[in-house]
Formats: sequence, structure tokens, C-alpha cells
Amino acid sequence: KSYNVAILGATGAVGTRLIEQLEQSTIPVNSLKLLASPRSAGKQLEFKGEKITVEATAPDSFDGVDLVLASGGGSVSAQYAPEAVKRGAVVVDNSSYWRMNDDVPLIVPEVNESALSSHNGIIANPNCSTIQMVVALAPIKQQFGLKRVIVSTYQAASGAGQSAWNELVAETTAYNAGEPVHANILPVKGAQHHYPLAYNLLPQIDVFEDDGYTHEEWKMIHETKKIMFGDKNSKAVKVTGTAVRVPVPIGHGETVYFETNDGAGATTASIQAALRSAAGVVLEDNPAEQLYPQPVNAAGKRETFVGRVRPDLENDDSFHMWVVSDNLLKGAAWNTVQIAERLVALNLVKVPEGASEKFPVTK
Ligand code: A2P
Ligand code: 11C
Repeated sequence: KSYNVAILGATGAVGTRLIEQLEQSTIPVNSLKLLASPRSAGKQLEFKGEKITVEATAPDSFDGVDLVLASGGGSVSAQYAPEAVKRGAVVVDNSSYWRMNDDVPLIVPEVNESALSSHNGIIANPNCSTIQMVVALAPIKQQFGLKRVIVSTYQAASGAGQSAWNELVAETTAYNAGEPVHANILPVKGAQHHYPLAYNLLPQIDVFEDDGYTHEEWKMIHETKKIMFGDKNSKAVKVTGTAVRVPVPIGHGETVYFETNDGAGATTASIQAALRSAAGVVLEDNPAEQLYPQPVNAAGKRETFVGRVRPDLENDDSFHMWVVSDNLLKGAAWNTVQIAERLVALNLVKVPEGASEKFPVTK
């Protein structure tokens, strides 16, 4: 069997990588539609050496489509995912819109693939900074349990889309030429104030909630609990963190402090061993050789890289580690295509009868 596939948001930073990752995947593609906004209609992009013309997205774009890979943003997925499911297509959605819906599994294949079997037509891909953290924490939780996580992120500009990445490059060029630096996008589109990222750090990713945490920080809390503990409000683990944008084009870094179960016997060596044999993880951890993960080395790779594993100096059963991954690949395009590969392998590319009623079409 081969599949009629559509990529929604095909012209974006993640969308162009969805095309690449699909090209390199094991999914048998019968036909591919590339969908974007009317601004991109008529543009041509390549898939397996063939030019495909980008189309403006409309509800009937999904007629005859089996599988949709979506990365056009929250409002685009809110509108079009129900249209696609109504027409019998299964949607793997990279936006945040559907992630917390109880009828939508939130999937990182290395961590909770089994939750795929209960899908209703929409499967959500988590936030990039959540994905790489849970890939590293899952093998540790499996062997030693997990009570608490405190994360600080060092997130690349491309996480905020192609336009934010372009802005970082333009700011850096202007700064180096001694010209005035203009910021119009970061920290978040539509905000009251914009600040330059070049030669700077911005401790704001997405908008602030009333409690002083940003929406990005809340996403990491709820998504980690839903993926690893099955409930976005699980009390079985404590999770908190601070999300920071850094002037790096690709590759999020994270320092992760974690507490394993009391007396579970975790040691630096046993945690390193668990990480070394974990799916999707590459351990790069040798201080004597100055070996540790770096965004420039992770860019373009599918794996999550982990190093600097060491015990906390005062808390028992507690450790620190440094986690890096390509936010556009494992954080987005690769995880999405990997979910689709698993759906194909498990024969799950079908909308269960009546399931589309869970996602009513809205105008
Ligand atoms: P376009 O390039 O035509 O604007 P990024 O995350 O890099 O900003 O990319 C966002 C993606 O979502 C782009 O492919 C963009 O297309 C697409 N997109 C934006 N708005 C819409 C819309 N209303 N309908 C369909 N696709 C959209
Ligand atoms: C960033 N993590 O780096 C964000 C981007 O929920 O999919 C991903 C937003 C999301 O800005």
C-alpha cells in the first residue's frame, strides 16, 4: 500500500524539512501535495527530484488525502485538521493547538509509542524543547524512576520560525557593520516590545501568563507530564523551568536537573549506561577529552545528544545533564515523520469510525 500525503505549511522552516525527512523516510508515497498560504501559491519545491507546485490551502485540498503532516501554526491547524479528518485523512500536527486535547495522543515514539493506538485522526507532535528533554529522561525514568525535573533552556532562533532566524542574521550583520540594529519579531510576534537577539539573551519565549511563567515554560510542564506520566496535571512528578532564547540559528540546549526515586541506586555510570543504550540518544560525555554536545554538531542530525552527566553535590539520588538536539528535526520535522512512519508500520493510517465527530469543523 502507498499513501497520498499532504504537507500543510510546506514553505516554512519546519515545512521544508518535512519534505526532506519524508523523502528520506520509509513511507511509501503515492502522491504529495504541498500546501501553504495564498502568498506561496505557484511556488515550486522539489520532492524526490520532481518539482511540485505549492497550492493555497482550502478545505477541499484534503479530498483523497490519507496522511497530513501539518506545520502551519496553531490557527491553521485549528481550522484545517478537522477538515482533513472529516475527509478521512489522519493528521500528524506539529502545532500546539491540539496537544492538550484528551482525544489527541501527544507522541514521542521513543517514549510513548503505545499511545498511538488510541488515536482519533489527529496525533500531536510536542514542542521542540519538550521532545529532546523527554527522549533523554525516558530511559532514566524507566530504570530509576523520576520525581522532579528543573530545566533551563538555551533555545535557537529558528524555533520561532524562518522570519526570526532571518532577523538574527540581519541583526548580526548590522551590528558587525556598526549600523543600527532593528528588532521587529522576537521575543514574540505581536508583542508590545521587541528586543534584538544578536549578542544578547532573551528570557522570554512566547507570551507571559499571569503567574509570571511564559507559555513556553507551561508547555514544557504540561507536555512532559502528559507524555511521560499520561496526564498533563500528573502529581507523580514535579516539573518546572526557565526558557531562554539564545543567538544560535539551529539547536536547542538544555541543562536538566532531575531527582530519581529515593534509594533507586542511580549513579553517574548507571545513568550514562542507560542513555548509551537508549533509542534516539547519543551520549557525548567525556570531560577529560572535552567531549560534550554542541548545537553546531547536532544541527542536521535526528538524534538527541546528552553529556555533562554528574551527581548533584548535596541532594541524594539527584543529577544534572546537558541535552542538545536539532529543534527543526527531532524537535519538529523528524519527530512528525517518525510518528507517521510508526502509523504506517502499525497499520494505523485510518480514521476510526465516528471519530471525526470529536473534532467539529469551525469557520
Ligand atoms: P507561507 O510561506 O505561504 O506564509 P514558519 O513557521 O517558518 O513561519 O512557517 C509557517 C508556514 O505556515 C508557512 O509554510 C506558511 O506559508 C504557512 N501558513 C501561514 N499561514 C497560513 C494559512 N493561512 N494557510 C495555510 N498555510 C499557512
Ligand atoms: C520556540 N519551542 O523555540 C518554540 C517553538 O509549540 O511547537 C515551538 C512552538 C511549538 O520558539
